[in-house]
Amino acid sequence: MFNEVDRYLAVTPDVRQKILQRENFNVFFHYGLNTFTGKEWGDGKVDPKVFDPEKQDTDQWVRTVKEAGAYGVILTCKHHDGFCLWPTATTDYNISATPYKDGKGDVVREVSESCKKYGMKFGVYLSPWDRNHPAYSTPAYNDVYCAQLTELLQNYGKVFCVWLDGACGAYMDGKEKQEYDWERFFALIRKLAPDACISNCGPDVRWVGNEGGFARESEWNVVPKFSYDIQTIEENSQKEDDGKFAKKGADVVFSDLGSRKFLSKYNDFIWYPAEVDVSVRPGWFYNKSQDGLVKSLQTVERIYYTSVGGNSLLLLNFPPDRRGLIHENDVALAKALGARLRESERQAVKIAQINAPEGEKGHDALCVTDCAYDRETGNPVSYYTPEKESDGYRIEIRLERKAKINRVRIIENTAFSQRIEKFTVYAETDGKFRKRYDGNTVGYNRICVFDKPAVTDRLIISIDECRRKPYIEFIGVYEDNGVVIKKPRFFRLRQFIHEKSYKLFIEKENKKYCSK
Ligand code: FUL
Repeated sequence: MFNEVDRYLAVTPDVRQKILQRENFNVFFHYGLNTFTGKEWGDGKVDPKVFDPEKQDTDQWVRTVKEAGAYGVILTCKHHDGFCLWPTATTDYNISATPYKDGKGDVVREVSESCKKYGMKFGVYLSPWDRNHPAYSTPAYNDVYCAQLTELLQNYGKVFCVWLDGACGAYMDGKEKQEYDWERFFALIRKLAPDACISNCGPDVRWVGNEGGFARESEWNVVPKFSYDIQTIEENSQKEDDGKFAKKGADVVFSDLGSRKFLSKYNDFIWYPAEVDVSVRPGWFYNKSQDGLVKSLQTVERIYYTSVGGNSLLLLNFPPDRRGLIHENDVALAKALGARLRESERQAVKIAQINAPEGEKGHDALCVTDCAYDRETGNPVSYYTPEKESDGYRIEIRLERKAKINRVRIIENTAFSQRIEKFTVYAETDGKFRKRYDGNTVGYNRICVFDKPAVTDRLIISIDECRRKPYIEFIGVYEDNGVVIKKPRFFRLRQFIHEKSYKLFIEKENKKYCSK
């Protein structure tokens, strides 16, 4: 019988999203006049002559973050100060007005070329809020913005992501906030860069709701179709450069955006994966005073396992310094992170046997040991799905050998939407199966990190609640890498308080869009 659940299941990712969900760890480069003034938000009045990196080497930037394990980079081609890192025709406030290469430089070109050289994807951040352009706050600014997008998307090769920032403090300049023509921006991006995801204030990737590196415990991809403004701009984005915003830790808007209970209040749904954007330093731009404050490997690993490992995307910021290089301390972190991630991947223990409810023809349970996918469609080469629907599904795993296990990775085949709603992982020790992990969502990637490793060769994944039946593309079991995920203690409390006060506002607003 067709019911509400089938409406959620009808919502699936497009190819752009499927590819991004697989290549789910990318890097931000915040770079521009702020790098040289030590500010986070430039006021648009700084003399471009301050931009004078003596050793700028974008190959070093890209090599560094490739070593960290990232798939692509996103450059702040223009931040809120309106300064453009490429020789644009739309304003004189650009790289040509700087001493860099005697005004002949083009940082966007350099970064995009380095990406080609090292096989990394290239993306652009173009701040909608512009504190320098005289047309800002008038309809003409939408033309300027489109012209800037056109230059960036036509002249620098393939772009994988266009990142539209919701932050705005126009009132600080005594200006009205621009009425952005979002639909026009989206249509232009689709035309010029059809493969690019439009992130944050866009239809493809949802901002997780904070800049502290926190994802929800249960991230859902099928969510109500809120207005983009409400989800990203109005209340949540940064409005003041007071240095506090990025530290606000756990201000995730709602802890639940996609359970059946939550969805039942709405009518329209979209596939909208979350992205955690966070800097390896307290600030987004380089600041010498923060050289000793680069996040520890432990902290970044916690961010990685809870974002990438929790059905979220990760966008980690590595800001180049005044020399035009990624600072040694940040390089050390990037190298250590990459080494850990590669080592952790090598710790997979072979699965020898799987017992599970009988699979559909051609989709039996052993299919889950293979994680290959098609680059054109983003779909997996193989997947498991039980033939029949039932109340629960038990997947018993026997490993090739006994090992000290601390992680199980599960991937759902999202071509069939996100289905698992509650699951438990058990490991057998001393003749008994003991619970090691439980959660709600799996989605395109769930890395279940056990609190304590288990020496075992037998595990059970029990899918306790599911929208119809599961479609599982991959299960991996890994030897202990020593990772411990400690949740900050204030997380739940802050989230609770924040939600209470926020709920009323957002529900009222949402009624305009998704009334039921
Ligand atoms: C925020 C901006 O205000 C920050 O400067 C930074 O660019 C961050 C990624 O987004 O909204």
